Amino acid sequence: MTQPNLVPIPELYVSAESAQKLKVEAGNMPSWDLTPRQICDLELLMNGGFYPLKGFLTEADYNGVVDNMHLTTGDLWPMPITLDVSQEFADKLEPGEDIALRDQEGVILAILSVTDKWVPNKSLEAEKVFGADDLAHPAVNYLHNVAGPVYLGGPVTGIQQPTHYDFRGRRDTPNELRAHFRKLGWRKIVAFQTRNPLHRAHQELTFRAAREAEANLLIHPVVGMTKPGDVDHFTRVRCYEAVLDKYPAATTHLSLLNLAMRMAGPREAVWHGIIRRNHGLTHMIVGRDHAGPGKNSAGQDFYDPYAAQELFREHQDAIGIQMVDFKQMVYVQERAQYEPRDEVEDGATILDISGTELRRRLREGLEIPEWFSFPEVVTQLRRTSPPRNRQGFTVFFTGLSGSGKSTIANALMVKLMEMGGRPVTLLDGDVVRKHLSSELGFSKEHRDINIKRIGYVASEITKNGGIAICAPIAPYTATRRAVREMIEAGGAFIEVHVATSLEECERRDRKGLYKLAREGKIKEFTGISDPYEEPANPELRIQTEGYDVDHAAHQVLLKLEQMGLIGLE
Ligand code: PPS
Repeated sequence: MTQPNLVPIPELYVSAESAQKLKVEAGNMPSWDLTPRQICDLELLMNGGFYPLKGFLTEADYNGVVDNMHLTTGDLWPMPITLDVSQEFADKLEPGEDIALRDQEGVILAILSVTDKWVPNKSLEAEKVFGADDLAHPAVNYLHNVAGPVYLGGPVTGIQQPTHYDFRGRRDTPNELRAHFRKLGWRKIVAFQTRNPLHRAHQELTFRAAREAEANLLIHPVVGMTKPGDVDHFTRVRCYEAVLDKYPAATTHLSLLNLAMRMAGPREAVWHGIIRRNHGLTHMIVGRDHAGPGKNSAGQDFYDPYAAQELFREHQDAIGIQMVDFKQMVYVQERAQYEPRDEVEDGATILDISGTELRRRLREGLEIPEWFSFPEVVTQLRRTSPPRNRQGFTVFFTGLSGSGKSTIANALMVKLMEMGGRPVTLLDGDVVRKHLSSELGFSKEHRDINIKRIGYVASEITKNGGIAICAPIAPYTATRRAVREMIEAGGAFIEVHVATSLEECERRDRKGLYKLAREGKIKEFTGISDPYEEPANPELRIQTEGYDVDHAAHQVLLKLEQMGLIGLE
C-alpha cells in the first residue's frame, strides 16, 4: 500500500476571496436550513472526508449506491449521502437552480447547484442499505419519520466550515490529519472507530492491534451523531482524553470525527474505511458487529456479527485501507491481566462486565472495579450519570379541576424541600396559566400548547438534575405521552392520576366553577362540557375521597422511593 499522506485530499472549498463574493451572491438564493445530520454530512463532503463525492448524490448515483454500492463513475460508495428536503421547499425549486445551504444560525456554509430532484423509494432504500424496512433500526426510523420526502442532488461549492465551539483542538480535517502524520513521520497508522467510552479492554486491544501491525494508533471517535441513547460526546471526549495517557508516549493520537453514523453494520464498516483512508490512515480495526444497531422488531440482530468484516475484506482493495481483526480481550483473574479470548486455556477465570451491567452500576452508584475501567474514566461517567437518587425527575399530576392536584403537589413540594439535595419547582396549572400561558384559552389546541410548554420547562429542569412538579388538568392522553417522551430523554417521569370522581369534585366545587359551568357560564369545562381522558397506566393513581392530603403526598413519596429516586445516598 502506498504512503497516502504525501498528497492532499481534494476539498470542495473555494478560496477565501471567492467565498466572500459567493456569500454575497448566495444571500439572494433560495436557502435551505440544514438539519444537524445534514451539517455533519456537508462538513465531510467539503473537507474531503467523503472523497470522491463532490456533492449530494444525484439520482443516478443514488440508485447505484442503493443497488450495488457504486457510483456511476464505478467508484465504491456504500452510503446514500442525500439532501432530503420538505415537499414545500422542493415544489419551489427546479433543477438548474443554486441554493444556499445554511447552518442552524442561518450562516451560509455552501452552495448546492441542484441538478436532480426526485422522490426516493424509501422502503427500497431501507431494505437495500440497512437490510430491512424495520423502524427499530434508527436509520430506517430517521428515513421514514425525520427525513424529508424529496431528495436534491448536485455539486457543492464550499464556503466555510461549520463552526464548533467544543474541543476545537481535537478536531482535524483529513488534510490536517495527513499533515500531522507527515510531520511525525508516521507511515502506518491504525484507526480505531468508536462511539463508546473506552475501558481497559479497548485500550489493550487497540494497543495490541497497532503493535501487531507495527503501526501507530489513531483513536478516531465519532462525535457527530451516534446511536440514540449513547453517552453524550462531551463526556466521552473527557474519557478519551483520560485514556490517552495510558498509551506509551508518542504512539497514539486522538482526533474527533464529526460523522453522522447510520448504524448500518456491513455497509457502514466499508464507509468508515473509505472515510479513514481519506483521513490518511492505512489500517482500521473492524470489530464484531461493527456499527450494529442492536435488535430488530422481532428481537433478533439486524446483521450477522461477522458480516461487516466479510464485506470489508471483499472490498478492501477498493477501500484502500487494510482491515485489522479485532481480538476480543478478556480479563483473566488468575494472571490479573487482559489476554485475547482465543488464547485463554479452559478453566481460567474470566471476568467481564456487560454494557447493561455497567449502566446499572452507574445508575445505582455501585462499585466499578479497576480491572474493568480506569478510575479517571469512571469518574467522568459518574459525573454525567449520577445515581438515580441524584438525577432529575418530574412528577406530573393530572386530574379534574378541583380534584386536589394543586394541594397534593404543594404538600409534596414542601416534603421534598424538607429532604433537600435537589432544587424543586412547582408548575401548578393556575400559576402556569398566569405566567407562561396567559393568552391561552381552553380549546383542545390551546390546552395542548399549554401542556407542551409545561412539559418543555419540566424537561429542562429534569435534564439539569432538578425536580419538577406539574399539576395541570392535562386532559388528553396523546399530549401527556408527548410530554413523557420529552422528559424521559433527561430523567424519570412519574404520572400521578388524582382520581377524584367528577361527582366529588362538583360537590366540593372549591372555586365555584362547576356551578358556573353547569349554568353554561363557563364553556368547554373539563368533565362537564369538555373531555377528560383518564390515564390508563399511570405510575400512581390516588384516591382522595376519605383520605387527607398528607396521606396522598406520602403515597407519592413511597413511589419515588420505590423507584430509587429519593432515599439514602
Ligand atoms: S389544561 O387543560 O391542563 O390546560 O388546564 P389547566 O391549565 O390545568 O387549567 C385549569 C384551571 O383553569 C381553571 N379553568 C378551567 N378548567 C377547566 N376547564 C375550563 N373551561 C376552565 N376555565 C377555567 C380551573 O380553575 C383549573 O384549575 P384547577 O386547579 O385544575 O381547578
